[in-house]
Amino acid sequence: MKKDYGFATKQIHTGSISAQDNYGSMQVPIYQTATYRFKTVQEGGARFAGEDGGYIYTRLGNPTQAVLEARMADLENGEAALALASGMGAITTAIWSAIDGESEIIADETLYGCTFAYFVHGLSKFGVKVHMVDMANPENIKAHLNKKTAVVYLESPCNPTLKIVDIAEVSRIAHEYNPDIKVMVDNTFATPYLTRPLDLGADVSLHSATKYLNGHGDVIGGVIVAKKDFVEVCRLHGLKDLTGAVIGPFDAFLLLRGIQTLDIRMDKHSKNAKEIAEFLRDHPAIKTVYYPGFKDFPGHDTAAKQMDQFGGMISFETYKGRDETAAAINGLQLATIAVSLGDTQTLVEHPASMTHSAYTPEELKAAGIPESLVRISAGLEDAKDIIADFKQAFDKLI
Ligand code: 7XF
Repeated sequence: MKKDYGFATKQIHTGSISAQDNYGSMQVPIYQTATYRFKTVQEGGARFAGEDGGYIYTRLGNPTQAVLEARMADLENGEAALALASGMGAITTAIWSAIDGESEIIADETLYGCTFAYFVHGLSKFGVKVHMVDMANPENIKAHLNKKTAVVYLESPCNPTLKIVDIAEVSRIAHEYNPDIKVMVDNTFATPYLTRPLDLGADVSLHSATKYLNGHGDVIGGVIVAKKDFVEVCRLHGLKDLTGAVIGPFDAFLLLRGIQTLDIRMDKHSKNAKEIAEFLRDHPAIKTVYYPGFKDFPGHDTAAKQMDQFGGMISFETYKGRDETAAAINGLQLATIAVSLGDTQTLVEHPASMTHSAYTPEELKAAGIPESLVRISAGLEDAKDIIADFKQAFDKLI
């Protein structure tokens, strides 16, 4: 694939194996197989020894998965990628591949709830120290950088508050201290269409492919994009020996299908989110809207710098308490109460009791996540219909 192709061309073509092979099939075939035939014992031995690049077993590689990996690496301007069974599979595989028992991690304190649980409740059982800081000010990582620091970890925009972290600045500070530190960015909310963390100096870009990359709410998947040598450690140690979080060939195929329309979907998610956010800001029952596209949103300038658009996610607080707000949400007729994001349908959830229920009330407070926060994933419906739905539901709180 020529490197000077634009994003839209790459999202459709990179890695495609259809033209020459597979009867000219225009879409990537689903190689639904667990294992691969070796012609001889010697050939099998050579593959296990890494002397012959052929396929061995689908946990170690699969042709459908390989196309997805080539495409994701290209879209993120990375050397290589590894596709996995889930976003958590990608995150845990990348982290286990980067640390040992002595390692320390510095993580932003506002994270998807299960990532937070992995860091705070999971890794602590193995003696791995995780320092949680607010990376809205990148300088805050300095207090914890030391010889044992192996990973600096962040999301931007953060789940669920849309806090923006300056990826270039965090990467600069971490690498100035020690170039071997792996700066890992969960790029799920932005996608490579809006932000390319590796171009900004990060080492690893992580995805829950379940969300915008797939875009249709019917797959759980994850991706790691990084330099070739780290991706190989993730594949041949992290995935193979530690997590086993292999993606199935059919899910890899569905992700390839979804990614072909990533740009036009993100354009509309972003446009709809902007219109919904503007409506919510002017609604008398709504106290605060968290949306990086607003000029007065903390981090807006950084968002404008590192994002090509502001994405499809919005959070908000009403003037009322949790129960009354919940009653208004229950009255939505078009938007659906569901976790996850990036689907065609507009989804609404309550982080404190759902996606971020792993946080204690004190931890929510420290992470700047209000207990009454409501999160919206703007879908691809007509914005006027989504807005009318929020209007009828939230007018009841006036
Ligand atoms: O393992 P998954 O594919 O569900 O991905 C985990 C994950 C990783 N990073 C970010 C930024 C995520 O948002 C997620 C999953 N978040 C969903 C949500 O916030 O609605 C999960 C529903 S409980």
